[in-house]
Amino acid sequence: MKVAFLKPPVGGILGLEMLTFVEPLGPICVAACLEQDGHVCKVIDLRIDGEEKGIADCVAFDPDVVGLQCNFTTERNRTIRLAQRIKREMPKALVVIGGHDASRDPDWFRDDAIDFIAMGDGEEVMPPLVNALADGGDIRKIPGLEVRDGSGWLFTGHAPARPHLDMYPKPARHLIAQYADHYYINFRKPLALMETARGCPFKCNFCSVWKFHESTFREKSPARVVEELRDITAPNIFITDDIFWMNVKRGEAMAKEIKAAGIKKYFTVQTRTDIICKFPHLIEMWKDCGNLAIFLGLESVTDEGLKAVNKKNTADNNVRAINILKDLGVGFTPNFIVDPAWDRDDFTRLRDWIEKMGAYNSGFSILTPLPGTDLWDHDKKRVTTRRWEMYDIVHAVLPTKLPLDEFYEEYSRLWQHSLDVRYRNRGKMRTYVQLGAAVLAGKVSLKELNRGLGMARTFTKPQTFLRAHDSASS
Ligand code: B12
Ligand code: SF4
Repeated sequence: MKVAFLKPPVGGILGLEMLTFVEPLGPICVAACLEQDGHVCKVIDLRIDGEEKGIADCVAFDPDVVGLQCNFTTERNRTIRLAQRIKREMPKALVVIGGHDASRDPDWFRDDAIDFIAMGDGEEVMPPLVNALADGGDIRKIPGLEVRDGSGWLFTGHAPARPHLDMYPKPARHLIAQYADHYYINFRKPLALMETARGCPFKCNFCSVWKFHESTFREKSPARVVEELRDITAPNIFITDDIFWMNVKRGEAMAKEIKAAGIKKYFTVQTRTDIICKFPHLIEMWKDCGNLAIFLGLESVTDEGLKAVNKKNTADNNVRAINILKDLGVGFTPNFIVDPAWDRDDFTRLRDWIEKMGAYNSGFSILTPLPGTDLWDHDKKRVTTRRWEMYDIVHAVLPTKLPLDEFYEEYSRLWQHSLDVRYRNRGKMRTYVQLGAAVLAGKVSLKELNRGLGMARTFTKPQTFLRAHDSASS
């Protein structure tokens, strides 16, 4: 069978998806399994091709099945709109929707334009589905799906147990080779996305990762990681693992094998501060694999704040981890959660902490009950909007304690403060000289530089965020 995977066009309120722009890794993982079973796949990234060209290419490919990925709640409406267009222009094609958000809230996706909703790992659900469509098998016997059943929908049962990740084929990167130069993270380009493990054993209340993976944590072997790295030409790699180095022994083994293979990349990883505090030698080992930058979900600067989101970490670990990274000269991007229930003192406390720690790259998420999280179960009756585009974690969808304009005044001040602390610590001139040098060296284009600086300026204005509330209420 011919299967096309389409990545919906850009459509968020602030264009956040253009800040870090990454490969459709999920679809190419699923496509690799389908190719193994003899199906022919095509991946079309409408964010790059544009909707008209992408749809025209898809029509020309004439797929039997079209797969859509909806990972983000913000992508819901545009993914459904795309499915409706596919149905209009390719009425014979069956539309399957999968991905993180679709898996955590499948009932929302019961739309006339959708034929199947796939839950969980696509590798487990999509190949049996497409094989059954090809052979005339009974689709209702394939677990992990919602399928149409007369005028309603039928759930086919819990998706199969999740096997070791080495058992899956390597992602079908050849299907997105034409787009490879387009992907980037901040100012680093080209960028490849890579997964070395899936899942998380923790249970933070704002996060659906552990729910999606049913509290499993599964890994690829170091040998497999090296094998995949050899296929990647991009010098920059974003590792999608939610908690990198969760398994310390494997973290060490991967670093040793990558080094022994002579591979050097600029790795961006995400991890927890308790891991950094306990095992700082891992940072040193990974620095030797090229360059390293770390995303840290610090969430809060107080133990009470961490407890409120069930982070199972301490404020002291957050301080110690940052000091370790500073001592080791490793770049880091801390992220904090801003609670809509905050008053001015809470904002001041966070600003003071950032100043004291010199944590200039800090980013700020607004506590958001995303469907499929514990927080959603707890707070869904309190949300002020179900306009899903606003669930981008920079808009308040819960009632704010401060009047909304004052809340955003404080919120945008945090972004301004982060910039100010950068300039104080790194020097404004030095920052601009470094960026200028990167442009001259061809590492960053002027367009990308302008986009990044423009976004930084935008975030320092309350109106940026307030605007969406105005249009939601009008
Ligand atoms: C990489 C990543 C990013 C990157 C890239 C984002 C992008 N544009 O793609 C960056 C850092 C930029 C980012 C930003 C954000 N992210 Co993010 N991100 C991730 C992360 C860590 C990994 C995703 C990934 O590639 N995984 C690896 C691949 C293999 O898995 P996968 O895509 O899920 O695919 C599998 C299945 O879903 C399924 N599948 C996927 N597609 C399809 C299609 C079909 C047809 C089928 C059958 C199956 C299927 O099969 C695949 C293989 O098993 C996830 C957490 C996670 N572990 O999933 C969060 C996650 C997706 N992000 C999240 C959020 C909230 C955000 C932000 C809104 C936060 C913010 N304000 O900064 C922004 C929004 C950006 C945007 N709209 O583009 C949430 C989404 C929750 C939600 N309901 O919205 C997640 C789940 C994290 C979390 N803690 O809750 N993110
Ligand atoms: S926020 Fe991080 S530590 Fe918490 S459950 Fe999600 S992935 Fe795990």
